[in-house]
Amino acid sequence: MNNIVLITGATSGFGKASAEKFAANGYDVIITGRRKERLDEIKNELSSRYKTKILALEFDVQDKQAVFNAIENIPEEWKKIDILINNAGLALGRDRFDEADLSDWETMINTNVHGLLYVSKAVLPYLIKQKKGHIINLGSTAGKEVYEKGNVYCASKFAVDAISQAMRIDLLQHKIKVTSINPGAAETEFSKVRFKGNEQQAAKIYEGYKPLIAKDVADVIYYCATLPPHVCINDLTLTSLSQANSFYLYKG
Ligand code: NDP
Ligand code: 8X3
Repeated sequence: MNNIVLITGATSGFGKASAEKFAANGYDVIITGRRKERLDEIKNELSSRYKTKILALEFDVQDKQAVFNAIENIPEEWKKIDILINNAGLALGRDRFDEADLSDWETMINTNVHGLLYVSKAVLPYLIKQKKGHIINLGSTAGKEVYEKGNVYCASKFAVDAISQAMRIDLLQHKIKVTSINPGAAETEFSKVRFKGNEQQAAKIYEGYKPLIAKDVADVIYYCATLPPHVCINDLTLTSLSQANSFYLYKG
């Protein structure tokens, strides 16, 4: 086996682009997500294009039992995971606090926070056993500054920020690196999901400037993951040239 990376949410956006980046550079890749056909397609595409192995695991990160079953049952040779990329996540709705939907809030917290915790807990014993490893968590500029109508999505990403800091402290003794990557606006399926399939509303988010694309984020993740063993990027925020932070976006 080559070095192994497990990527959650690899059926789209940053996760899919990262799967390609790591496969192209000789890693064996565990891709995960809920959409089975996409996982199958990506597995076939990457394993035919690159000389590397791909293992596809279908599970919902919100489902604690499914997460632990899937990770405990991976073939023995795949358990020597070197890098975990906690990327699966979503925003649902962009509404004022008083108008937002409670079930949207629950799904964001269950996915972005609980899901990340379940996957981390399930994978950690494999990293600890090897006395090395790297956990890369996808935060966001939304986890650095709260913006209007961002309420619980921002809260979930602030939680990711705190969890990354906590992991970094508690996992030092196991020689596990923890990196939090905080992208600004990037054109993926993120806004289509956020606006529940409303393509026009989604497209508007990226109008009038050049946003990040998935490959930009994958390249940064790969850079962080391939530094010398004694070097760890703890926290990295990246935006397009048009964006300063969560609320300053220059269109012109
Ligand atoms: P995409 O919507 O393109 O991809 C999201 C991925 O997450 C998909 O592969 C999806 O897979 C997976 N996913 C979502 N919910 C679940 C679930 N319950 N169980 C398992 N997998 C799930 O979005 P991005 O690539 O843009 O987003 C990736 C991460 O980056 C997210 O955490 C997001 O919050 C964060 N982010 C995004 C930014 C942006 O502007 N795009 C900026 C900053 C951070 P499937 O549907 O097959 O399950
Ligand atoms: C996604 C970036 O600005 O839509 O995390 O919250 S933003």
